Amino acid sequence: MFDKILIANRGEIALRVLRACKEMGIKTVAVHSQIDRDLKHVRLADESVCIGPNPSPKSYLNVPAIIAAMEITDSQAVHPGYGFLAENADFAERVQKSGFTFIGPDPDVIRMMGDKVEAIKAMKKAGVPTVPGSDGPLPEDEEECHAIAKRIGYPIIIKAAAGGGGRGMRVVHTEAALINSIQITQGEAKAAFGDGTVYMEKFLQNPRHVEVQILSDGQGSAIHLGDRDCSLQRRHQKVLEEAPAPGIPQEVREATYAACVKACIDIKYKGAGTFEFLYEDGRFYFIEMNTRIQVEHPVSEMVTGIDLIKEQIRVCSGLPLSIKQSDVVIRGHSFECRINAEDPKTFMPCPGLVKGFHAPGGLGVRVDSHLYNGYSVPPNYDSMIAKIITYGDTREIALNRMRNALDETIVDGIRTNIPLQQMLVRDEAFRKGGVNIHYLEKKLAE
Ligand code: MV4
Repeated sequence: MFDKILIANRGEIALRVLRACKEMGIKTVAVHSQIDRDLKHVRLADESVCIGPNPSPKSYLNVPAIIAAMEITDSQAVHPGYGFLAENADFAERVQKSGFTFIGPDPDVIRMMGDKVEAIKAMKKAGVPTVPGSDGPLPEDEEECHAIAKRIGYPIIIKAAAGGGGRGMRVVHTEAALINSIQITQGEAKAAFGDGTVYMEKFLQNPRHVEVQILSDGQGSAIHLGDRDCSLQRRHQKVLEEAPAPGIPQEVREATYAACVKACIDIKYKGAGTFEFLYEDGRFYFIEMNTRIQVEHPVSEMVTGIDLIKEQIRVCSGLPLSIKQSDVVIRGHSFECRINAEDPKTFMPCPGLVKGFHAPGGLGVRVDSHLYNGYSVPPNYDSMIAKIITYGDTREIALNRMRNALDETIVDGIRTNIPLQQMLVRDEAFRKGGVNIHYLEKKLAE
């Protein structure tokens, strides 16, 4: 096991990783930008290193500064959290080449999953259900593109191979619009990612976003930790997540889990990972794989009792998973509300001084947050300041606990999206369960 881990992130996830390290008896190094010197995890870490000025490219994305911090602190491994360098294959490779361990899958696996065409190809080969599509990059020949679209059937969606998470996509409803849409998406992809490769899929009109959490040791063993429903989103930003996804037939989910586990073994996946699916009319369709720990991982931890960060660290140190599939029992229900420092109506970020913070509590309530009284939310980074997570034996109990937890939370001094979350947990359709990816934006438009 590692003796010392460097945490290459900030905010709540840096604190989450620090807590896992402390439980495991691993020393911690916090790296931070200038404005982040008073972050809670920086105070709690064994050592800290300022790696640069506030803008992310000069600090949390500054690869030479992070590698140098690993060298001067004699760290053995780096945990990237989510965002920043978490899915950067070149960073993972630089870490390895410098003689350290990247806590995540091998660079080649990150790179493959970053190329959505390659990712879909590998998953399809492993037996994971995919969306009917071009099964590869679109050819140059216009007639061939027309033929592919005709076979799939309109509407179709053009996606950038280097995109993902909602970046670089375009829906096409008619044959007349096809070629122009392909060319525009190619141009945008080239400009945004330096790679104009695009592919085509059937456009699913009213799916839910359901994802499967896996853990894999890269040595032939992999397990799943069930699924999460992340359909409540605005502009590709998730707002409220839950586990398990409500109303999915057991045999459908079990078949999907089995395919995900097989795929992890096939590609020698190491660490925690997420298979993203669209779920429509009782079927799963793979769209992307995330090779990082995700923001919403706590809901899976709550319904399984498994510490995902500790397992990530274990398998990346070369140890086997501490649990086998038969130990994993999905029990009860969990919700997560993302609390952002933003205007609840305009969604504009609202950084500033937190004059008072009162976290909710009680049975089945978990708060993952780096906030404290007197903390100042900087304008430089993501506006998420806390995650409120609830657990209960049933969906209704967990949801009522969330309603009450939101009602007792106080964040004084800055505006937050708590009013939006309070509205959502009272929404009749959401309370019933199973709303699709368009629900929140439609409701906000009303
Ligand atoms: C789709 C789709 C419908 N059909 N693919 C958006 C984010 C990226 N991960 C993939 N996305 C979508 N891909 C096909 N074939 C609809 C979306 C989509 C979406 C997906 C998940 C969660 C929210 C979404 C919001 C808009 C569109």
